[in-house]
Amino acid sequence: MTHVRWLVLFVALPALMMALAACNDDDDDGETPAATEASEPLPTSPDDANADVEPVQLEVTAQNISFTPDVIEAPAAVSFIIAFDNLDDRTPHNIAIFLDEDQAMDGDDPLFATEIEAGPISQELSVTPLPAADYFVWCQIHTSQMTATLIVK
Ligand SMILES: [Cu+2]
Repeated sequence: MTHVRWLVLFVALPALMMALAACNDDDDDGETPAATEASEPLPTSPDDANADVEPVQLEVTAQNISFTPDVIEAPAAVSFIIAFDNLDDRTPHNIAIFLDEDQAMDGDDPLFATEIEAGPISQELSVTPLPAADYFVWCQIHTSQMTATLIVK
């Protein structure tokens, strides 16, 4: 009988200790998901940072029936904004971007254009990403006098 009791002790005690150790492991495992949850907000931070990036803004002025500057440089493959100031009192202008001069002369619709409005007025033209190229710019009222080149590179 004594031998049986010792046998029970020798078998049962290690089993009990392993069970306790397993409980401790469970506790450790329980903490791991909590740590993961705490780090979950991190992936949203880069998205927020991207949302905060403001598009490039270029400034173009119309005065005395001409564009300043008449060579406008813009970055390729990203959206940008042209802040267009018509300073000519009671003179209607707009800024229109065409693929090239032929497209403009043919009467095709511009790729991008503001409304034709009399100055003084400030307008914004939002331009979606364009491939690198030279584009033709003009005012659709003063087509022979008001031209410029938009260099996207
Ligand atoms: Cu004009």
